[in-house]
Amino acid sequence: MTTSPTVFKAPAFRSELKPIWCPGCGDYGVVQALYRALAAIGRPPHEIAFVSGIGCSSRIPGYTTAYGFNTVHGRALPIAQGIKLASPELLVLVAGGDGDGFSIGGGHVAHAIRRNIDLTYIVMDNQIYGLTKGQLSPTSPRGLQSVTSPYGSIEDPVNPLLYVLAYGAGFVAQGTPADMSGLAAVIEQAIRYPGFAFVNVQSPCVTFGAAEAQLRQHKAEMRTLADLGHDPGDRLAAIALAQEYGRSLHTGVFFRDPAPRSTYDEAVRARRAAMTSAAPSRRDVLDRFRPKA
Ligand SMILES: Cc1ncc(C[n+]2csc(CCOP(=O)(O)OP(=O)(O)O)c2C)c(N)n1
Ligand code: SF4
Repeated sequence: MTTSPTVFKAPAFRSELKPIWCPGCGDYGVVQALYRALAAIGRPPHEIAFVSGIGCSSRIPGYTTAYGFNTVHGRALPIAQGIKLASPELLVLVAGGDGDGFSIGGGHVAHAIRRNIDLTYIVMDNQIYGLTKGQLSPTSPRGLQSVTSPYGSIEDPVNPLLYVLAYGAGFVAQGTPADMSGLAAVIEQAIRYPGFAFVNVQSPCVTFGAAEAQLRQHKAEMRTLADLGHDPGDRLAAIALAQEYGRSLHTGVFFRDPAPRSTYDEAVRARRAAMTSAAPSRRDVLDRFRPKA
């Protein structure tokens, strides 16, 4: 008798934990899009490791049936890289906020990209610190009034898209829960990309975020890169479009490397195999330490 393979539909990835995000938080849409993307990928939940830092957005692994690790603020990427190296057969997802990824954890992003570890990094970019109640974040726009900038921010924001493109990320996309199908599609493509893949999600904070950064505005303002005729294989065109971050809301794939470079996890496996096959025998090693007659 032949058995058909188990099909994992979107609900199979939803855990029994009820999200405690504020009603209307953009992160609800992100987790829904993620369920859809994972269903399209078809890997069972026990083959997925989902790592996050600390923040409202970093709760997301708990709302999935994948193995989850809600780690330390800003340290999701190093931990995820260790998991991928130890268990390369796992599908490794990483998620968190713009504060987690581009303030305290900012230094790790560059190194994960230059190593090109095969994992997908999803940043829920709400331009504010949500969990700690509304302080300025690295992507807050200049002029934003917050509890830490009552007269308006006097700093320019980090541009996450430009940042990861500049360091050589092979896959870079942006989405918004205002377009769930588009968001699920870019997350799915990011997971399928063989190497470090980055998805910036404009995910509104309804409680502390700016009035002009909410789903209604996203719906009205978003332009898909496909409609603009953008070629995702063109890195320089992607960089030019990424410079619009904060002024225009472009969604879709900015860059997908047409010739993906080899990954660090592959290189580690190859090195390990080479060293194991060239390893001296136990007797040879012991002989080296035997006193010479
Ligand atoms: C080492 C350390 N520093 C500071 C904090 C306090 N803290 C927790 S979450 C957070 C920032 C949250 O903002 P973000 O990462 O953008 O996620 P959001 O809550 O907006 O989803 C901060 C500063 C902490 N938990 N650990
Ligand atoms: S504080 Fe903001 S980011 Fe956090 S759950 Fe509420 S709406 Fe979402």
